[in-house]
Amino acid sequence: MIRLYASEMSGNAHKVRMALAFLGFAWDERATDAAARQSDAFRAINPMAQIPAYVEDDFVLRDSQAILAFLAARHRPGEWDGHSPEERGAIMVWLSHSANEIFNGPALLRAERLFGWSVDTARAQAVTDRILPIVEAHLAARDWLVGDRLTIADLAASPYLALAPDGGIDLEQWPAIRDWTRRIAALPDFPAMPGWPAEGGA
Ligand SMILES: N[C@@H](CCC(=O)N[C@@H](CS)C(=O)NCC(=O)O)C(=O)O
Repeated sequence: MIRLYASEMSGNAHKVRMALAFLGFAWDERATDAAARQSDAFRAINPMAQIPAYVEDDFVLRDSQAILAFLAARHRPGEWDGHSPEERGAIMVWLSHSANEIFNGPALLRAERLFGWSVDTARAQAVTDRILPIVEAHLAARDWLVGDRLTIADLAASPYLALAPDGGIDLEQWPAIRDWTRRIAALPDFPAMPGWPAEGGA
């Protein structure tokens, strides 16, 4: 049985939740709040004391991007992680943006507002202002970040962009991003996430 250490409102956890749901898997989700993350038991699973963490039998993996790459390689090779070196390179660009600019921009603005994290707001806003036009221009010309299908690039990049309104970003000003997040939410088996705009919704 797959065990996923997560929390309901974590966009990073939702990346993995979406992958498992789209794969049609069942998993045992362990709600892991800030106190539980600091426990010795959880630090033995993830010394970074962060969610998500993935456990399957004696295999343990941390980091949402790494877990997505693992799931793709094992269960959707090529389709989810690139059919060619060129596609794999393009997917890596978006995994990297997900862990860097999308997290340090929109995700931190959201965490400041929703969870009271101490954030350098000006820096998070500047990172947001730099990455959003790049994603918008990219998606204005295509339905998916890489190729003509969902890949782990979309799974990694979408949660903190879909949830950007929680951080005060109006997605109506970014229609290609908004439509792409709705496209993902309309996929069969999409797991609900509080704050993720759905088809026709806000
Ligand atoms: N690079 C990691 C970042 C994970 C992360 O920042 N998780 C947050 C919750 S969304 C967390 O556990 N933060 C607690 C901490 O950093 O102490 C990933 O993509 O999984």
